[in-house]
Amino acid sequence: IRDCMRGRIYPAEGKVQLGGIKEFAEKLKNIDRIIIVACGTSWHAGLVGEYLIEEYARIPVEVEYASEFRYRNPIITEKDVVIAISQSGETADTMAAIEMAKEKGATIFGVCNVVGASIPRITHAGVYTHAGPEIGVASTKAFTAQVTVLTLMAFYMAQQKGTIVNSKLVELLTELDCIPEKIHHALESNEQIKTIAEKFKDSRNCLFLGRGSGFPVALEGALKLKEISYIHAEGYPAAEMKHGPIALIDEEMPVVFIATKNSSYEKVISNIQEVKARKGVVIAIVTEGDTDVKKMADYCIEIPDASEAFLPLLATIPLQLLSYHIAVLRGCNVDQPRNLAKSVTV
Ligand code: F1P
Repeated sequence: IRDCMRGRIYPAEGKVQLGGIKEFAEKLKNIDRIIIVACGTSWHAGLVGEYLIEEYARIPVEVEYASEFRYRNPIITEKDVVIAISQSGETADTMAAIEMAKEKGATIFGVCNVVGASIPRITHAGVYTHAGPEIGVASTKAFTAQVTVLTLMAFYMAQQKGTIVNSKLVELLTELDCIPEKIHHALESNEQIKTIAEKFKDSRNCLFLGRGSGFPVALEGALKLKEISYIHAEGYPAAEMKHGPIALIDEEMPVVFIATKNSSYEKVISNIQEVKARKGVVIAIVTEGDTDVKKMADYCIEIPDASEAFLPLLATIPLQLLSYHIAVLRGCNVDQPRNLAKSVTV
């Protein structure tokens, strides 16, 4: 996170500057729509980006799986800005989606980790995430870095559009500066998470539920568990549970809730009650000092309090650790999961 922010933000003045993107400042003031294209974990980061850009910059955002987008005939105009997110910068589907959007005249921004990779070379401007090399196949620190960059992009666009007052921007940037310490603190739950992992290492299924920006976190938690432990897992918006997944809940079904104290807290509590009423086992990610969820959930993992904008950065950490410990306990190779490639170039 620190590397993403270095040299790019000036909290004291309430200014955000982002690589080559600042050359498009005028365009950003007048755009009608942003399309985010990505695959896998990067797509989940894109969903967080949608939440933040719409919340702060009030620009409509569509988030598309590049692997699907490239094969249909989407409406793209020269007024559109497309943001391509990719850790490797080599994902073939994301490359193809960019080429198509570029042909139709859109402006393309990239959010990539690997400096000089193919994707940054075909974008008009972009930001490197500087997360360092991802040794394992499954993206972890790249996700955190992508979300950090997208957070800064959302703030930058809000500044250009005039949808955020300077004092609020300074407040948010100052808080973002404290997130690395808070993540450090969140990592202190490692031993507790390992104990929880022991209880669930033989699970066959797992559901992850969240609301607002907690929804992409739930998707990412489910993907990490699938990718490295081969346990079937699904992420859903918690409010969608009653439209289908509720049928799956019984005493064999662990349900991981993102239940931190934010605008959807009360609603998440009622979703937890629905699961408990059906004898589901609840593991909840809660804000430090929470008492209400603790009365209902079977297991609670605390993360430090933070504004809703920064919730994905913090709440993803315990989910990554949970998947990691479950995978290790099941004897899986967490760095080289079967059937997965680091860069999907075909
Ligand atoms: C996209 C992605 C990763 C996933 C795996 C396969 O890669 O789906 O999120 O963990 O490595 O590829 P990228 O475009 O972000 O490099």
